[in-house]
Amino acid sequence: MRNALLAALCVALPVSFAYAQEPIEIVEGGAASANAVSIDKMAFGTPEIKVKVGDSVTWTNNDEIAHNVHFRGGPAKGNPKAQGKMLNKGETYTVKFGAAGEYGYICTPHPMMKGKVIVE
Ligand SMILES: [Cu+2]
Repeated sequence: MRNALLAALCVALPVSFAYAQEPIEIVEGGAASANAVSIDKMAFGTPEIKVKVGDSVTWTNNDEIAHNVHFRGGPAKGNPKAQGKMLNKGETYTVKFGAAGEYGYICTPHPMMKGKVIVE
């Protein structure tokens, strides 16, 4: 009886981890989100954007220079997906937010470029 209980616990534990929501999920190949941030002239066009938990934000690089989105504050701090890929002109990057908080970000090669996503 006791062994059966222990076995049940061992099975239940990984399942409960699977339900934990990731703070950020990269959305590959999907439709652009309604929450749009344009990157142009070495700046994030909407430096502060407010969304709800479960919403996505799409960044579009409209600059001649490559940029990315690199989260360094809030729930995404230290997340393995925090540093986004470099975007050439015309490329987009969509992130879905699974936890409330203030997600501060920069562009890795241009740290003076700053933005924030507020997830409520
Ligand atoms: Cu940049």
